[in-house]
Order: sequence, then C-alpha cells, then structure tokens
Amino acid sequence: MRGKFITLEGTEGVGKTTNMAFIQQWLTDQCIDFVTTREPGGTPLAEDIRHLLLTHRDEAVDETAELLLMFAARSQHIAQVIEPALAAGKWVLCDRFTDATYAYQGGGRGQSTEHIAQLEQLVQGDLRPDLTLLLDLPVDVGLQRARKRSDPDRFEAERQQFFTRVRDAYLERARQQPKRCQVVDASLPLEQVQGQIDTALQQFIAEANHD
Ligand code: T5A
Repeated sequence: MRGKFITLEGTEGVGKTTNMAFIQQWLTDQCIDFVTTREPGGTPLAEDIRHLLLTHRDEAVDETAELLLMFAARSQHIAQVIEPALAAGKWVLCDRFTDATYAYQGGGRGQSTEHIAQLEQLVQGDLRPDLTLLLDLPVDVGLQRARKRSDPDRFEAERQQFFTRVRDAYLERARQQPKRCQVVDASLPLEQVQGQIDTALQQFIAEANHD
C-alpha cells in the first residue's frame, strides 16, 4: 500500500524543526516506516539549490527566478526521494512543501497564484500532501525565536509585513482546505503544541484506517 505524505508548515521560527523530532518519535511508536526530508532540499542537487536560494547576494533576486528554483528543487526531490518512498509504502514527513510556495512566493512576494498552480501541476501531477500541520504563531514572536537561534538567511531578513502576508496566505490555504490542513496554535508552551499535533495525527490515522 502507498505511504502517506505529511508536511509541516509555518512562518519563521514557529517550531517546525522542534516538532519534527516529536512527530518522528510518534511515527516510530506506531511502528510506521517513514523517511524525513525537507524543502527546499532533500537531495544533493536540491540542497545545492537551497543554498543558492538562502544565501544573501549583492544582486536583486528576480522573483520568477526564485519561484522556478523552488520548483526545480521540488521536481528533483519528488523524483529522487518522495515518490520512491511513497511507492514503497513508506510515509514521508517533509519540513515544508508547496504550501510554502503559495505562502512565500504567492503571499509574500505577490507572485500569481495561477502561475504557482500551473507549476504545481507540471512538477507534481496528482501528488499532494495527505496531511499538513500548519504551525501558526504571531509573526513577531516567531521572528524573535528564529533570530535568537541564528543569523537571518535571505528570507529571514525580510520585513515583518512580508511575513504577515505569508502568514495570511497560509491561513487562507488552511481555510480553503480544512480537511488536509490542520492549524496548530504554536504560541502555546511546547507540551501543548505537541498535544495538538498528537490529536491531529491520531485523527488522521483513524480516518486513514477507516478508508
Ligand atoms: N521557502 C521554502 C520558500 O520561500 N518557498 C518554498 O516553497 C519553500 C519550501 C527555508 C526558507 O525557505 C523559504 C521559507 C524559509 O524562509 P526553513 O529552513 O524550513 O526554510 O525555514 P525556517 O522557518 O527558517 O526554519 P527554522 O528552522 O528557522 O524555524 P522552525 O524550524 O520553524 O523553528 P525551530 O523549531 O528551530 O524553533 C525556533 C526556536 O523556537 C523555540 C525552539 O526551541 C527554537 O529555539 N521554540 C519554542 N519556544 C517556546 N515555545 C514553543 N512552543 C516553541 N517551539 C519552538
């Protein structure tokens, strides 16, 4: 049986990395065979593209070039990692996927949603996440958390209004696709955040077993 595809999303510093470890342990406890990966990245070529995307540069980065690089990395990642794992019956747990493109390049940069949808169809065909956990947090709290941890990369150096548009775009996608996108209140203490993730995963498994 084909594996399930779970993605973790949110604005900067919402706690994706922190909660990936929790979900990995959760899946291990359920004896589910899974692979963990991330975007942009996940293969040597896609990790090189990630580096290109996150590095500060002297030249302005053209927004369409940024969008195409995201999908170039994604195409390689799907071909090399995601599809083979799902086809082998493994679950895939991915730190960010195409919702991030709708949020950052669409909401943040103002790129056309129609163009993103066309690229999504070209690169992914029918592949969509089965479950997306959207960690939601006021932008200023997330940026404070992220900046405490490391120097800002090219995205983290954006202004607060950019991330407000990113957050709004994520929440709009969750409103449009409420069954797939579970919004988690990431402003709460970690134990309570993980309690919500636990509930969402249990519900997902119960529904998957019912199908
Ligand atoms: N991008 C990506 C696009 O523009 N388009 C795309 O299509 C894709 C796929 C890199 C960048 O690429 C962009 C978006 C990104 O800017 P990334 O590395 O996944 O993507 O992004 P980051 O958001 O930079 O990831 P971070 O590692 O910075 O943030 P996390 O993982 O969300 O946060 P985390 O877990 O490191 O937590 C931050 C701090 O908060 C604490 C943690 O201990 C840590 O110190 N924390 C909490 N503190 C209090 N209460 C809680 N509940 C806490 N949870 C965590």
